Parts: sequence; structure tokens; C-alpha cells
Amino acid sequence: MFETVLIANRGEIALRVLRACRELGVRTAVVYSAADADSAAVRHADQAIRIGPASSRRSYLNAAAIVEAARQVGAQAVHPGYGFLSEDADFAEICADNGLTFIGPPPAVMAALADKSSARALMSRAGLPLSPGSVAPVPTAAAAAEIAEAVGYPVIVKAAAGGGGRGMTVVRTPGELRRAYTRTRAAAQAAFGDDRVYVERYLTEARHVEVQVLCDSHGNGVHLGTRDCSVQRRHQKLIEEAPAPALPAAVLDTIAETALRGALEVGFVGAGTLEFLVDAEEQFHFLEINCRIQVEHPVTEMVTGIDLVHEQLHIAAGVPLRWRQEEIRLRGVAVECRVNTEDPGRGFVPTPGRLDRFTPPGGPFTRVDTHASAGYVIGPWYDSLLAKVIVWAPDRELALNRLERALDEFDVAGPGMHTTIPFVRRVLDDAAFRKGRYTTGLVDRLLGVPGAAPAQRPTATPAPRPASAATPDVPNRRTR
Ligand code: MV4
Repeated sequence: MFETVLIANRGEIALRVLRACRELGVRTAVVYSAADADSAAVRHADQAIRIGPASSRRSYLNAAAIVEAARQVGAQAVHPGYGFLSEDADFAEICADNGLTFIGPPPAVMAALADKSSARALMSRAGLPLSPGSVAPVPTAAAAAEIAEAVGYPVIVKAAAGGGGRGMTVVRTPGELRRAYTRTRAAAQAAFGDDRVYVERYLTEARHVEVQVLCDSHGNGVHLGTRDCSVQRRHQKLIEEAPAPALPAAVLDTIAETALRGALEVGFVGAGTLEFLVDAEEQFHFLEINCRIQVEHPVTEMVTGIDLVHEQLHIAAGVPLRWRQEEIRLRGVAVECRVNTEDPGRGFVPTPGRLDRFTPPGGPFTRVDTHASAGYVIGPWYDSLLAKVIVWAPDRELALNRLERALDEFDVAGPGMHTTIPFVRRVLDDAAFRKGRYTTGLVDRLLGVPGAAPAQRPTATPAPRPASAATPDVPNRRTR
């Protein structure tokens, strides 16, 4: 095992990684920006290195400063957390060039999978079912139109360099295609410096189901079952649960086993997540693979009893996988909700500021992952994730009741401060959600977004549309 690991992240995930290191007897060093000098990770780490000003570009995205910090503290490995440099193959390579172990897949595997078009081609070759559409990048608007005609409308134009919902345009009719194609390419060029796009049939009313895998550097792998992450607003997840509900165990097993086969086939190493859409006919389609620890990893930890960050550290240190597939048992149901400092009544605008009161919930089978405490100041520079509340119970009904109980206890207050708790409560109250029969259309329906699909049950009364539903996103948040 490593002697010292450098944690190249902030917020709750920096603390999460720090705790895992400490439990394994690994010394911790954390980098921080000027805005995070008073953070919990800085307080708890064995060493803390200031690497730059608040601006992420000049701190948490500054590869040279991070590598220099690792040299200063004598770290052997770098844990990138999620977001920031966690899926940056160039950073992984810079680490390797400087004799540092990047805690994640080999740089070449990361690069091949970061390109969503290439990931699609690799997974298709490995036998994974894809949503109908192009595998190679689509070179012209005419070629896009041809593919769209073949797979049928609606279609979605996606940037090869995108992912996580960035750089995608839904196209409902042939008349809109040329313009959407041209605009998506231009937007992809501006955002990623890469204008390649591909075209898929757009699957509506599907569920977002993902599979957690662990693969070691000796060709062994296991899957840790599924998570449903369909409750998203503008590709920010709000509620995640494990296992995915209301699907037959045989279907979930097939998806999980197929995902693991794909990961092993492409030489994946580390903790990874394969994303699928599951349609109304219970057919599944590969979307993309994420090469990092994910925000929602705790729900998988709660149903498997396996600490995913421990496993990441062991795998990066070259230790053979410590689990056989038969040893991994899924028990009960875990549900996580994200508590963001945002105002759901005003289009989820971030509400940074001082936390005058902050008392997170407690109680049985209730876990809170947070970096915050009373008096802590949420700055405007980074994402607005304040805390994750995760509960476990033997069955889904009790897990949802337990989450509601935990949210009742959560006391957060400060000047101008709002949280996503009231909106999460509305989801937990929703009849389709309660039954586990919900899709990626759920949040838009609750928000009364025009064109949103009706509820699963056509008799349900639509929620009134809040005045805020059209407020645009604030652009300083990172996608995870
Ligand atoms: C899709 C899709 C439907 N059809 N692709 C969003 C995040 C990224 N990982 C892929 N995503 C999607 N890709 C096809 N061909 C639906 C999603 C999607 C989604 C879309 C609208 C609103 C919420 C969503 C939540 C998860 C996934």
C-alpha cells in the first residue's frame, strides 16, 4: 500500500477519500485553493498544500501545481475524486511521467473511453447493446439526416467529447436536424475543442440505470449491482438508489454481467460505472462509461458492505481483487439524496453564504457525507453540493420513509440560504416514484416543464408550474 496519497479535490469527496486513506494507514496530503483554507479536509489531513487562488482553473485544474505538491509531500499516488481532473487522461499521463500513480484507469484506456464515440465502438465490439444510431462520428448534416431517417425521430445529437449530459441536442422533427447538427458541432468545438458528434435515437420515458464495477490490474473484475439515477434536473442527479427498482432480478443481473464483460473487454482498471438506458420493454442500451468514483457511490457501499474507495486504493497499489463475484451479495435498499445550496423555487439558482445553523440528521442506518458544519461559508466558486443523505433499509418502502425522517431532522439555515430538500420531498411524495415506476421524465413533469411527459398514470393531476421553471442555469458549476 502507498505511504502517502495526495488528494486532488475538495468538499465532501476530499474528506471521503481522506477517511479511506486513514483507515488503511495511509498518510494524507490535500491540495487546496485560497477559498478552501478553512475546509474540513485541510483541517484533518496530515499535510495541506495551497496550490492557487479560488479559480478552479488555477487550482484544482492546475495539473502542474498538483504534481509539484505531490513532489513536495513525497506522495506516491494521486486520488482525483470526481469532477476536476478525475477523467482527464492527459493529467493521468502527467502523473505517470512524474512517477506518480494516478488512482484510476491507465491513461490510454481513459482517453479511449472519454471519447464517447470511441467508447460506443469499443463496447459495441464487446457485444453490449447500444441505442440505435451511428458508431463513428457523423461528418455531415446529410449523413446525420440519413441516420435519423434510419433509426426514426426523435434523435439526439451528442458531442463525442461530451458526456454527463454536456453537448447534447434533442431533435424532434426532420426540419430541425440540420440546424441542431450544426449548432451542436459549433458548441462542442467551443466547449471541448473537438467538434465530432454522433447521432442516436432519443429514447424517451426510459430509466437511467448504471452498474458499478471494480477491475484490478491483473484482468479480474466484479460488478456491484445497479443504481437508478433517473431523478435528474438538467443532468444533475437529485436522488439515486440501489438496486434499480421495479425491474426483475434477472434483468438487473443481465445488465450487470453485461456491463462487467464490457469493462473487462476494454481493459478497464479501477472503480468504474457503465451507464445504460432501460426502455419500457426492459431492453437496455449502453450510453457511456465513467472512469471515476461517483457522487452516488455510497448507495452501492450500503447494499454491498464494500468500501469503494478502499478498493480503489488497493487496485491502484496493484493488489489483486479481494472479492469474488459470489462473495458480493446485495442486501436491502439504499437511497441517497443530494442536498444542494440552491433554491428550487427560483430555478435552482445557487444560494451561497454562511451556514448559521447546520445540524445534519442521525439515527439508525443513516449516513451523511458532508464537508460542512455550523459557521462554514459556502462560497460561489464551486458546485453547490452541501451534503448527501444516504439511508439503508431492508426494503424500499422503509428506506424512503427513513429518508423522509432524516430530512425532517436536517436543520440548515443562513442568510439567503436555500436547499434542494423541499424539492427532494416532492419527489419522495410522488406516486410514480413511490412505486418505483419512474423515468428520466419525472423531474420535468414535477416542474411542469412544457413538453414534459405525463405521469405514468394518466389520471394523476399535474403539479402547478412554479414561476421559476424557466430560470436559466448558472454557469459556474461543474458536471459530475
Ligand atoms: C440519452 C437519453 C435518451 N436517448 N440518449 C444524459 C446524460 C448522459 N449520460 C446521457 N443522457 C441521456 N442520453 C439517448 N439516445 C437520455 C439521457 C438522459 C436524460 C435525458 C433527459 C433528461 C434526463 C435524463 C437523465 C438521464 C439520462
